[in-house]
Amino acid sequence: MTATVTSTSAQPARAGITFPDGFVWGAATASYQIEGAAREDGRGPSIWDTFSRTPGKVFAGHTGDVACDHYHRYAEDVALMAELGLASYRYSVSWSRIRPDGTGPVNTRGLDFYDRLTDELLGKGIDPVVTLYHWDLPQTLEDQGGWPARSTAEAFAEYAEVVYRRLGDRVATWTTLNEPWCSAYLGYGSGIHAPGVQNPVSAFRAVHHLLLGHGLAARALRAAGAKSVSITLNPCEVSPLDPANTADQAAARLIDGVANRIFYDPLLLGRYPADVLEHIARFTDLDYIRDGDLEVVNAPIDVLGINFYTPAYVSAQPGRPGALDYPGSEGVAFRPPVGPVTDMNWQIEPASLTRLLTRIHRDYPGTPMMITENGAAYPGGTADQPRIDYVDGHLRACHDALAAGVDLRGYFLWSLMDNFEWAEGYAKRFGIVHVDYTTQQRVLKDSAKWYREVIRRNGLE
Ligand code: IFM
Repeated sequence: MTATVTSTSAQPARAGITFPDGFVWGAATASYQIEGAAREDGRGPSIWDTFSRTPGKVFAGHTGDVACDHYHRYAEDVALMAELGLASYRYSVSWSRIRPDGTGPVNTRGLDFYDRLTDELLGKGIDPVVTLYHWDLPQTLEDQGGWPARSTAEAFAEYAEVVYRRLGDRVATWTTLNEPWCSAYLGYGSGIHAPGVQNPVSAFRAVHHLLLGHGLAARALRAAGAKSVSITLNPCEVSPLDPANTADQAAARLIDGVANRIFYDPLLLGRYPADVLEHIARFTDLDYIRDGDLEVVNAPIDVLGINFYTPAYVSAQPGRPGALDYPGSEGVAFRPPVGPVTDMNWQIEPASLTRLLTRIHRDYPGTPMMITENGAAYPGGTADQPRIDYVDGHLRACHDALAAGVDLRGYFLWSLMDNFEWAEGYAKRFGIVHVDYTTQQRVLKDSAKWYREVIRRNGLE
């Protein structure tokens, strides 16, 4: 099937909806994707500096060296956020600005940058939500074993505390990790992301040490006085292609285990699911999971961040080779997208977000959630009705989840502005603000003006 980039606007007229009072409206970005200033003020190299300079890894050899030059233009960017009426802004801190080698001396000039950014936000009445790790591991730590090594989890907790001690008096919400699925499986499984390793054992070890790093950091943050601690996952909303077919059901269960329950259960229940442990044991001894680790991982969180873009449908197909980013998925076929897709070729199906949220609410009751990323890539300039349609549909899906009893606290649009889309470089544009990478000029897209109205109204027309 050929997928086409298309709008979802050919839909019946929709009723107006209002979100609960206090629903948080925000937008999100990440350090390596927007900051640039890669060699400034003492910043050390991260795995994405190395990876993006490795020929063939990133579209057209693009790097984050300059990106959106946000490091220098943050005040202009915060002014744009204020113009949009954002209540909150989710940014990530670059570990290698703070500790250039991952451990060891603290680089105060790096902390100074986030200090200035935080004050600029607060001065405009925008609440900062900090993510401590959005994939840019200091290269020195990768050289010492990266996330497959336990020492990286320990170093992460130390770094978290350093950042908290500088910003904790002004930042209420602390998110440890962004999308550990990507760090583990894209970084060490398929290798399409930095550091570009292809080894299922490394991927499973990375999952555990990311979880442990979260738990150790959560503990350190809490001890230092953090009021609200969270982690952001990117669950795979996976369904059997034929819901009545038991082999398809088993395929979906396998993917759900490797992609979702491997994170949900340790974080929210304090244990790995038995079937997932059996699955990992096909590849490696489990001795890297030490006594007491799961108690650390199961540290209480105040909110679970959910990043969501597209659903997955799988069927059983005996003999089919596995996908490297789902180690052990031999015999499972992912259906290519059907119907409208975004420029990432990701299927658009807002109802799948409602399914995801209600499932977490059902299986892990009492978990407050926040959409920490949702949005769409579309090519072109500022006329972006398809993006408006995408976000409109997903906001309605959030509203349906609220109506079903889900404790959903807010929505952060990905992304505030066009930026470095990892292996896709600058070729994919997720922003509601257009960035001209030659002049660094920012221009509001139609979606930004539309989002401003959504925020003003606390709902949709
Ligand atoms: O750009 C990324 C972001 O860094 C993490 N979540 C998905 C986005 C779109 O691919």
